[in-house]
Amino acid sequence: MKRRTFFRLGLATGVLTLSRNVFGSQLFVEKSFVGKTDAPIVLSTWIHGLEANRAAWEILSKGGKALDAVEAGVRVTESDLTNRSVGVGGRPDRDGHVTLDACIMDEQSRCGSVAFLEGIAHPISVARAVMEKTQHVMLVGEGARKFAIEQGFETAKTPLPEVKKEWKKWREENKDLFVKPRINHENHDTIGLIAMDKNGDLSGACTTSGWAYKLHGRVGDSPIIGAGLFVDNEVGAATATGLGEAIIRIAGSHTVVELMRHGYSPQKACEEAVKRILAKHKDLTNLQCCFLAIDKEGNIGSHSVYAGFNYALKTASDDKMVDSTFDRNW
Ligand code: SD4
Repeated sequence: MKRRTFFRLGLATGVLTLSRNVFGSQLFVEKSFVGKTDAPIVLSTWIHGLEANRAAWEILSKGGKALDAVEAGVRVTESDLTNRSVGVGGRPDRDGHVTLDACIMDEQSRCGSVAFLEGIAHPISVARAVMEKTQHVMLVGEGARKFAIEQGFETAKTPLPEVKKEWKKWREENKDLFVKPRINHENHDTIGLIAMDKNGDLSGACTTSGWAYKLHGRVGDSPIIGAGLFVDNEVGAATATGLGEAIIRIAGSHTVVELMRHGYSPQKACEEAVKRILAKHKDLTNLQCCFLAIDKEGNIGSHSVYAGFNYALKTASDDKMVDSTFDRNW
């Protein structure tokens, strides 16, 4: 695919466009990055971020902590049974199991994570419990589930009946994909949410059911601290969405934060992380990866490999979707 110059065009801030969201209603979308914003600030990936941000804002606007806000925010998305990429409404893996990944990180660099977790309604809260109640960072699979149940977390039956029906149809139609599940750009919608509270402290949360019809046992970037999410309260925070394997390969979110430490703006840091992904892959077919970042001063940036990524922004004066800049068109 020929390299295009879209991302350069997208760098002009403040260009308002009218776009149609997935629910058919119209939203004003601001093109590109937003620049400096006053705290509190909430940012999150994709259209479902609007609702998640509002829940986070409830806490932040009353002077609450970023950590509480990010958990509350993504719990909204995890509760949405119509969401096919996050929480119990998520699509299963190749073998019909919905396996959930989530992580959380706060301003003290404390972090917690769960991966390959089945049948629990709020993986993000389990991740927080791992962070706060154990000496570990990450619990996976049956052990994570046992811990969640011991801690009294709500269970859930997965997949949902309509999701199971869809999966069965997929299985019938995709016998050849039993060995290598196909990943495309329509079957993802992880939520990564980062926030700065009134005190200027940063936290982040990321939760997903991962790539639809992935191999059983596959874990993506979303529960991996440094890949799907990274927070360093001295510098900034970043989160990622897209093809987890590619994001892990460059320790994506950590890379973005580390670049900011070395003087990159959030926007430039996200662009550089995308550049690194491009450099490491010969075949870019369907390789969508997106980064979203904020620095300690409240500057915001985002960039993706392909067009189509957007994020939700909530501040005292804004509640909107913003189109990310990108490197190339599909
Ligand atoms: C994963 N990064 O499991 C996730 C998927 C995703 O938007 O972000 N989709 O690889």
